[in-house]
Amino acid sequence: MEKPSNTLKKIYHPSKEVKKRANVKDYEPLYQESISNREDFWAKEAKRLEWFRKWDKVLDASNHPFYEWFQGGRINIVHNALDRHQKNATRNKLAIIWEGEPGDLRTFSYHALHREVSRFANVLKSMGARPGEVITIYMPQIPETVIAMLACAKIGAIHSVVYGGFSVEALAERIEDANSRILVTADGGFRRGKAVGLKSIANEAMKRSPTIEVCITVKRTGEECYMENDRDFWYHDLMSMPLACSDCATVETDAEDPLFILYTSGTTGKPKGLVHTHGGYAVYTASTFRYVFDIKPEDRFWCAADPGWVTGHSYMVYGPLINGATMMMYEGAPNHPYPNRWWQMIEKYGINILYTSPTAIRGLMRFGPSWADRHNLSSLRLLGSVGEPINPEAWKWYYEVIGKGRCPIMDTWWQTETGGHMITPLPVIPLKPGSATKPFFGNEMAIVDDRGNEVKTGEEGNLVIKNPWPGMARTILGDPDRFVEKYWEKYSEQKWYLAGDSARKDEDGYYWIIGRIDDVIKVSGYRLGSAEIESALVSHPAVTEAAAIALPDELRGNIIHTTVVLRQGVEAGDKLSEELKAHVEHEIGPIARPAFVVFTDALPKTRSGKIMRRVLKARALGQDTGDLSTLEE
Ligand code: 6R9
Repeated sequence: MEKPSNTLKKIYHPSKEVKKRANVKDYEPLYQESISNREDFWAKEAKRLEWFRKWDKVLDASNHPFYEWFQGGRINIVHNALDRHQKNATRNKLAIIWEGEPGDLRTFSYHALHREVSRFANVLKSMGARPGEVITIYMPQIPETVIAMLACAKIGAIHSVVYGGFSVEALAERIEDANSRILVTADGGFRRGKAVGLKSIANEAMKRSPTIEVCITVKRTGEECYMENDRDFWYHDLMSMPLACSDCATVETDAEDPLFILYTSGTTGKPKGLVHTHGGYAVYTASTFRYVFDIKPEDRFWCAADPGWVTGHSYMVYGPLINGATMMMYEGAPNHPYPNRWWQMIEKYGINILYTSPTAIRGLMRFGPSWADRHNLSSLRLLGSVGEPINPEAWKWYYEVIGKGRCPIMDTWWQTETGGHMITPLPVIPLKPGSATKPFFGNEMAIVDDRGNEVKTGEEGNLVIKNPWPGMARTILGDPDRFVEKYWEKYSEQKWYLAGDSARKDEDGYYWIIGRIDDVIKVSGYRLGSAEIESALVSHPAVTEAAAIALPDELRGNIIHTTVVLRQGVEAGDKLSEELKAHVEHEIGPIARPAFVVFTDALPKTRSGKIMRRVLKARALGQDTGDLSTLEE
């Protein structure tokens, strides 16, 4: 990681105005209270929500690591995100402001969103959707994505949103793992002025994973797509039928009933379907959203992420809606048609809080400050960052050019597994550029060595979480053993959660995240596994073996470097290298396209046959490959 230059060592203290309006004025006392009486703290937070039946027990820790929160409680997250707002003035407030890339605008009041969700919930029911079944959603960034998610949750079905940037194999694998019978998709979406097809990919995926019986397609781009009799239906056709009436009861679910699964990359090729619940997840996203973004009724909040990422689930959909906030959603590329697109929308819609990723900031920083300077950004009062460490240069640009030195940056560290923010500033916490600062309420972290001893201040080690929290993933769909093995086995004695990141803690107790300790690669903030890319390469007939590693990149955080061994008789060359890149793109998605394909006769391996990615990385970076004595050949 780059060393912060001296000017960036500065500590940024919150201004008087920020302090005055903050929901939490003083972090320390509330933090101390939250960790000494964890269950009381969370019970108090949970009381802000409406429960059909109050819980009997806040936390049941008897079956570690399968914790249960708000045991015995009956709730539905959609009742809290939509239904209960119909009883008061929030009903007339905007829930969603959406702008399409071509410039079309759609807005939904809480009343309208509630109505659309109820209507689509009835459509899903008419297709036989049942509580507990997994419905796959593969969509561009349009309001129907949110409507579909909420409609699933309303009827007690489990949504599995697959990021629209993923491709055939990634989608097919996720459908099959979840044994999903219903797929909701769209003909396509607009990106950089072009219609990007999704239905064509969905069609190919359905051929590979035949579990889908019903596919509902939203018309967005209007492009021609193949529709199969008895399987394929247009969203607008179904929504215009009498069955799509706006009267639909919200199902009472148990606090621990699954709300969604979200697939994420791990160390093996098979993506993990992490399971989140109606009760604990609702409480956790609602509280983190409220405290970290300091939300007020008059705010307009924009999380410029994709709904297919956990950030979209927690801070585009559930956190904002439970809090009755107005959220902004934008379909396309940040620099289309010009690099002022975002700044123009902030001005036009009067956005108060912007939450995005370092990669997006770096991408816009490239075009210089003049694009932002053309616009009045004075509505902004808070900024946020998520997905990877934010390098101090980008932090400073975001702070000065976008926030005009007025807006604190909430650099939030968390994961698909954690459901919500874990290490994060609050507006009143003094900031150090590049540090996610301190643990959120109720959480205790540590930086430890392999045996679990705390490392010295300033030293690098494994980041662990020492306690359960309501937003934690409950398991991996269909594979509880993998859940235990991946996150809880290493420090099983202490019952700590292994985050998979290395980090250090400084003398002020600030956390600095360094990066992944496993084979997870973050490209532009998106999470991919080396093994996924490797299996995509090996699925090409020319390849027998492959290894993928991450190389640092100024813009995207990381880029993918691959080394492949070819089948005998196959000739290496630029043409094949391009073909392999395109193949990975077709199988997983554009985000996974390797920047480099290097041909070799053999991969460096340990005697036990493990690929030594460390050696490949050193070679690629032109560095000393270190001790090779354990190398097989
Ligand atoms: C929310 C999300 C999780 C991994 C995580 C870490 C990296 C996320 C970060 C950050 C440094 C931050 N990460 N936020 N690193 N500072 N503020 O990104 O979830 O896609 O599951 O990725 O992302 O490496 O372990 P997910």
